[in-house]
Amino acid sequence: MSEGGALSSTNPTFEQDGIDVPKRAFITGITGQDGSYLAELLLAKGYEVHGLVRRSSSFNRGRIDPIYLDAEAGERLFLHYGDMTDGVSLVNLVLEIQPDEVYNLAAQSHVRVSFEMPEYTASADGIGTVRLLEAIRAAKLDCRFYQASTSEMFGATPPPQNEKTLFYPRSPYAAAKLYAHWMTVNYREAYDMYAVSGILFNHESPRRGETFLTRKVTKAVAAIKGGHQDILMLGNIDAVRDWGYAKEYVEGMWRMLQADEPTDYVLATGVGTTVRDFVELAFQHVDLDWRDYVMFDDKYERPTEVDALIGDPSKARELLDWKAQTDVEALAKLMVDADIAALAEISPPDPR
Ligand code: NDP
Ligand code: GDR
Repeated sequence: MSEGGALSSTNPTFEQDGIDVPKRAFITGITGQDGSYLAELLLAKGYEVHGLVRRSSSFNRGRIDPIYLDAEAGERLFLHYGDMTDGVSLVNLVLEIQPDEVYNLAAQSHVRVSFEMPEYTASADGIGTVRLLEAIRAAKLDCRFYQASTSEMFGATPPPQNEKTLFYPRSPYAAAKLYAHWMTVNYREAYDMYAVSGILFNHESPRRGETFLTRKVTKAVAAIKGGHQDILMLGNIDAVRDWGYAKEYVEGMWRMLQADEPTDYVLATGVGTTVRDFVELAFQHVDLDWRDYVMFDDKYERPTEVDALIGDPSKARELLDWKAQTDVEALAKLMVDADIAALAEISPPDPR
């Protein structure tokens, strides 16, 4: 990604009583794929980073744990218990942290699961965003707000999709995110808040949750190649998605909050690939023929599918100087390689 562009206030410190203090960011969803990359990015830029973590009976900080091992960055990372469904915790945290920038990445982010949990998805992803926006408004903070919106909001509207494309959500997840998107726009217009909605197309990485398509495939390819798995069950392999690399997309989120004026942006590669072709790329990388291993299971189909999402990222390129660098083939390879390496770490060598 090229540096520069029409950015302002890129200095991660501000002056208070004659001394430079680091800018403070608050990230909801810090334990997720994007939250962990964003935390690393902001810490590297000198920010003090606060993250919202929900209570879990099992360990849910695996993606951000390594940051603590970095003595310098770990000192500027602070985690707080809370939940997007608990407005009081959000009000208290915003007041306590007094952030300069808020990145709202927390969500029940699985489209298929949202059909089984529509009400919870609406609460966490839709109303949760309003709870956070209201917490910021009530605290009277001069703070910039990023909302993690999604290409799923375009749903049934055919590609290419950009900031002016008609929304047509096809899942409870997409409908909840669309509500959050419009509330973000409304807070910008009603209260003059610096609130931005980043409409991001699919972005993946070795940190991607294991039930999303790309990671499910690359993990299976590693396991099949290593002799630990025989088949891979998938749903609709005709769907088209625009897959980019998550690490590059969090840089785009940060750039959106450094621009002079708040507005909404699409981040995407601009290239569409079918699920079938992604599967083929991943298997090909280890010299296997996917047709020998992949089987269809209708339990992975959605009641209403989104057939094709291909983004037009020209606005982000023009105003933020942001461009995706990693193509889908390189992405598939790096994810397969990471899963092979991870498997080698957990499977002890055969002593024979
Ligand atoms: P993940 O599913 O990896 O991470 C979601 C995060 O939200 C996790 O930290 C999770 O916590 C947290 N979370 C879930 N529910 C709650 C809740 N009720 N209260 C507090 N925290 C909660 O998602 P990604 O990192 O992939 O995506 C980040 C955001 O961007 C999401 O909002 C997603 O919908 C959106 N998005 C993602 C795209 C993608 O391709 N990745 C594309 C477009 C938008 P825990 O770790 O405990 O589960
Ligand atoms: P998506 O991602 O729904 O686009 O949402 P996902 O990886 O779940 O599905 C991509 C496509 O693959 C098809 N598919 C399967 N999907 C899963 N998960 N498991 C399968 O076995 C399978 N077989 C086929 C799906 O039907 C779909 O067409 C992701 C999430 O990160 C959202 O939070 C985000 O907003 C959007 O990307 C942009």
